[in-house]
Amino acid sequence: MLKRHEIFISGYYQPVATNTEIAQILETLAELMELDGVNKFRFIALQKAARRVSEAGFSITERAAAGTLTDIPDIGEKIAAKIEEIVATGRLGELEEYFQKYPPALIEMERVQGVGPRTARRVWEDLGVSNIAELEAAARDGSIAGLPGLGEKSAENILKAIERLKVRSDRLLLGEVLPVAEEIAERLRRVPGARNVTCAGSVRRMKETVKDVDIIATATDPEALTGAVGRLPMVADIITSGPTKCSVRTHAGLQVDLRVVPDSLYGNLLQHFTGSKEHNIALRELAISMGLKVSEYGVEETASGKVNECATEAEVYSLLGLAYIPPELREDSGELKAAAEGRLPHLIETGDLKGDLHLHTDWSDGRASIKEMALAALDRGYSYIGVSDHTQSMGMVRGLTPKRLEEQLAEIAQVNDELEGFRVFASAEVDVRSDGSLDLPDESLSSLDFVTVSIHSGFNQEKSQIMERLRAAMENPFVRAIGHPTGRLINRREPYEVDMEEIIATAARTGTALEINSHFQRLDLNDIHARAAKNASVPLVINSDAHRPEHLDVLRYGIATARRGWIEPADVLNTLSTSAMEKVLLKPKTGIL
Ligand code: DGT
Ligand code: CA
Ligand code: ZN
Repeated sequence: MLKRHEIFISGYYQPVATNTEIAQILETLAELMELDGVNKFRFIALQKAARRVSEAGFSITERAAAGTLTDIPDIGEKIAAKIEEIVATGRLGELEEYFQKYPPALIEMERVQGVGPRTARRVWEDLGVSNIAELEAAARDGSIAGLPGLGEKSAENILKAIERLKVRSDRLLLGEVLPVAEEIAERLRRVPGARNVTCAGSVRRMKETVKDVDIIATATDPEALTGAVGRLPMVADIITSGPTKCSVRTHAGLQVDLRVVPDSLYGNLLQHFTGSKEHNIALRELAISMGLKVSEYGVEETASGKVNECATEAEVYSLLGLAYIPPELREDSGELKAAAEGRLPHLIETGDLKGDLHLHTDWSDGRASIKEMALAALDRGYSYIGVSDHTQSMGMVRGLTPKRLEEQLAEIAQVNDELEGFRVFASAEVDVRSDGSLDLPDESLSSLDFVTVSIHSGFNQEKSQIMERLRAAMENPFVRAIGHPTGRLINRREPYEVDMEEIIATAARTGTALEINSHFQRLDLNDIHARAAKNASVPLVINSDAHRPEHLDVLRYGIATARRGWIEPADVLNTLSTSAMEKVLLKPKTGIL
């Protein structure tokens, strides 16, 4: 995949065709407009359009040729005209005008966390800094520290952020890849002659980020399948193609590899290409100790040379004296030993969740009403939700004040009257303010069924300060859970300075639950932390943090993270039935699991 801005920094334009490239140009234009200080609605509209383009499952170039761009949501006449210009000429005049005014590498600086358009423009105008290398130098030699309003601490943070940028990966988020991977697999299953079609690799293990999609299939007509891949609507170009394997790239820049394999070896190959590499290495070592050799071509008995081909993965594991290991556990983190001893966990499944305790409504920044969110949850088979809107000092006009919370409670009661067999718990996502105090008084908290607290500000504080805020929050008897405990945004923002061991210990001591926030950009707690929490008997909650009905579906990513963390239904508070949950919430929070 092209790196952002790559095509501009190299100093010339190449003919542009893919969605990714078109989206990049629109996004770059939006960034320059923001830098220039134009009306914010104009660049926000461009950003939205850029997102549509990059996420589109079809060729934007073709739509432009057909003159149907404006049928796409968020793309109006003006933006359509820009796209048509890009498609026709490979360039955009408006963008070139901006580049007369600002050096191209200036916007690249905004990739440094904490450097927004204002800072970028400031260091350029005041210090002549126009790229990341110069920014780094200016942060080191004290010139940034000398700018009024920036200072030592800013310079330090800029240096830290530049370091992080250097190691940042180009891996994609599971939540961006999985829906596409599943659609491709589903379309391939419908090709005549296809038998098994399964996503393997990190996608099957539900790893939080993914490099590419590996698909393993069996078919009576392998060539029909490899041929079909190249004709899928989401495929932009074919990298290689042969009778049993091929490799393609989607319009969004995602690489997809397909291997069609013999039925008799399907288990061996699926096992091999599911990985992880570390799991496979450990498996191979175990096999050697048993006089066996495991590979993608079968399980060989070393002494006799006899090769056992396996049509299923279960056979592979069984030949090694192991129970079937779910893909999410295949990371060489104790799963082989547990499988040998019959002690694999009974992993949680999506169907085990009875409700969702963190979601937003139009009382704060959500898009739907309490009732609409309740109905959407009911529709997905849940028995309850906790309505947890943001509180007053979140810098949003519509955060809950004690008075608005009271009004909201009345609406919740009304919805509960209207909906038979479904319970709306009164909750809130109470902000832990920078000084450590909670954003609602205890009196308000005591009127709620379930209080979640989260940190949304002061991300750059020292560890001791962050930990003090979290500790104070967990010691509050009304606080039931910590939302997205580390604040990380995968590939975008590092966690705040937290000591997870201490959070887990305090959560265990106070009976405070820790959230696995299911949004695929958060997955916070992550798999490793979730497992540590479970081992310390800390209750978990798996929530969507939905801001509109369809966001409820991200729970699958939270469940996947939990499964990767060896989590079982009994470890998770919101697997309790409504009546069990009601009972638990009447009791003080210690000793609830
Ligand atoms: P990623 O980076 O998100 O694509 O992660 P994976 O796990 O999908 O890695 P990938 O696509 O490079 O390879 C797919 C699987 O193939 C991997 O999980 C295990 C297997 N594999 C690949 N290379 C090796 C290797 O060098 N040794 C062993 N034992 N297995 C390998
Ligand atoms: Ca892969
Ligand atoms: Zn939230």
